[in-house]
Amino acid sequence: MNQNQITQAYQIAKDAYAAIGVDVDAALKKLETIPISLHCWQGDDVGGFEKAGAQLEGGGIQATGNYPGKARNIEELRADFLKALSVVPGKHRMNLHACYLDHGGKRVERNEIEPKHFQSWIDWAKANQLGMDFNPTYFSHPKAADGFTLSHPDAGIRNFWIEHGLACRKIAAEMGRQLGSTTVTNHWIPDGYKDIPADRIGPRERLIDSLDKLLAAPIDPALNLDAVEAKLFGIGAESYTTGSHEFYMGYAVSRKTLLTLDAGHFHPTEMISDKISSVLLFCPGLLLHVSRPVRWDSDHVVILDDELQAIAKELVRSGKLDKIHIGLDYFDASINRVAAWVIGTRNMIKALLIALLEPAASLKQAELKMDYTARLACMEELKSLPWSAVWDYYCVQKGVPTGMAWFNEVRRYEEQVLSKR
Ligand code: RNT
Ligand code: ZN
Repeated sequence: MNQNQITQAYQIAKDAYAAIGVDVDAALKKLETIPISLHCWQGDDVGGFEKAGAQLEGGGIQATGNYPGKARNIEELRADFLKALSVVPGKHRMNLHACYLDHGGKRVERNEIEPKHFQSWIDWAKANQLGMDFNPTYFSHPKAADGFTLSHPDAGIRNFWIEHGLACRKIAAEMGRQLGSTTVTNHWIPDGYKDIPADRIGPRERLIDSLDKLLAAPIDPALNLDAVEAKLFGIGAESYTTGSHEFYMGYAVSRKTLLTLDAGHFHPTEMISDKISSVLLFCPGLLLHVSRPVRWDSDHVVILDDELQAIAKELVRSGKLDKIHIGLDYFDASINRVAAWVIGTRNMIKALLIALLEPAASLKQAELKMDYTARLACMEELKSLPWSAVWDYYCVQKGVPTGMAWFNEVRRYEEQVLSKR
């Protein structure tokens, strides 16, 4: 479709939405204010740059596949990331893990990292108008090899990880300060038992103690906010996870931290879309790890499925987008990694657009009047309204390719850059 056709289709779509009381221009204005935090780790299968050829180890997170062309160093990762962003409409964020530090060739222990090891990332983010989010890396390390970190029985090991968490919060605050945009720091630990534990409460008591210590250092919430992420199980930690959902829900509510909901961290039929409203009512904020579990916490690329649309609708309907931070969390090493970023991110934005194109007020009104027939009729009609014409127009407006044109660009990049690695 050429630009003329896209504009024509947009005008027709606008009328169709106006007929059910939706202001499409207002929806697009809102859409451009919602940043997505793109995870650095899709670019190199969660390897990081602590040592050359680092591999993801431990904690039951696993990247599978060996598609050629993965980023091998900071320069390549940055170039790939910017390539992905160049075909995504809107302004977004870079979500960095601590193990992606720039140590200039000299290894630094995790409890000794400082803002200077991330200065080149901050400069790069600034130059590219990106906000940043951050993650301590409590895995892929000899001191995580027992499968325990902040809840380890050994106080020395716990202390090491407390120091790492603290160091990360300071780095995150510095990112927030220099970029003029609040960093969200997500704390996820892999701790758990393969087999049935004799003591379920002990590790949880230790985890409370460790978190309290590492979150005690006061940090200006305008610079950094902390979030805690629960999980159901991991490979090698099938029977017990210290940081379960109940644990962190209680922790976040009592300590007033943000709570992270990862779409892959619940039972297979349990959906995070239904949890969003409750978390927003009890926690000061919500961080999402939008992911796609297939039979387990497999972290497949996010697709435009029912659950993604349900998540986006809950975010928009809540009216609390200012308390919500949308991050992506998946890593597929079996396809072009730049395309994986693009597909997941474009889908997240499409889902938000679809949600913003709902006649929210009239749907709620029908519900309050117990007119469930009207509610169902309208929800079903919405499914065939031309949101994709609005999406195309949005892409044109933001100067990014429409339709499969983005894919041609990524393919070209693959031929010219990725395939040479
Ligand atoms: C692991 C968690 C966690 C990680 C990242 C890399 O199950 O989802 O968020 O994926 O920290
Ligand atoms: Zn996650």
